[in-house]
Amino acid sequence: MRAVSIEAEPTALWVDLDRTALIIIDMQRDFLEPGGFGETLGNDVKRLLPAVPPCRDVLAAARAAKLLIIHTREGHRPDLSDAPRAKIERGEPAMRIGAPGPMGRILVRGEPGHDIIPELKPVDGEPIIDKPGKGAFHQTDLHQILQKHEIENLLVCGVTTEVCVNTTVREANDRGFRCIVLSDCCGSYFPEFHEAGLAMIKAQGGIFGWVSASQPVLKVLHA
Ligand code: C5J
Repeated sequence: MRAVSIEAEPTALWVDLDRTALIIIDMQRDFLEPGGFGETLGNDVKRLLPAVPPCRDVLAAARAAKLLIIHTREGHRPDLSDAPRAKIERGEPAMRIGAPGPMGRILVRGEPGHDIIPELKPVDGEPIIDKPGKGAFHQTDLHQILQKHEIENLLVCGVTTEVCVNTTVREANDRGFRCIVLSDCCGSYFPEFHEAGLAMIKAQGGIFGWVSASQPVLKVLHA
């Protein structure tokens, strides 16, 4: 048992680090680099970059503190059999999921764009969850992995705040996990959605979870 108190909103909370995992959502080239899925949707991918250095620091500290570390990637099978038509048929036809782009086929597993950015590359032993949807629990074995490791608390980083981070936090909250979302380790193409996404999580006494900056978390991980 390694009980620590984390400064967070709407309240500080005690967690046992032995039952806490770090989950890094979709820090993939497809979302953070030009030419990928994020840009094909008309977004300015540079907006996500400020999340990278704090995420890298938390990842290093979590590794040193021997936390379970989980990475997720959004993407589809090459035959797109796991991609609903309703998801594929959005956006400009030449730039849809499965179309060829500068980083390979857009949002398809095994293509360069699907990779996690080099700064946050997973190391051996860190599970990677390949997810076809926005939520990391939907059609994946994430829940089983967390249960096997007796995890109760999740430190959540990644992109985008209001889409895959928020969806995953809501799924996790309904499954009984305490989620602490690290505000500066998340990012959105829309600054106002980033703020709203965090506000929705911590409102009403923490209806979906807690929000903390990375510094208080680094403090307890380093201790
Ligand atoms: C999006 C994600 N924004 N990882 N995916 O489509 O948030």
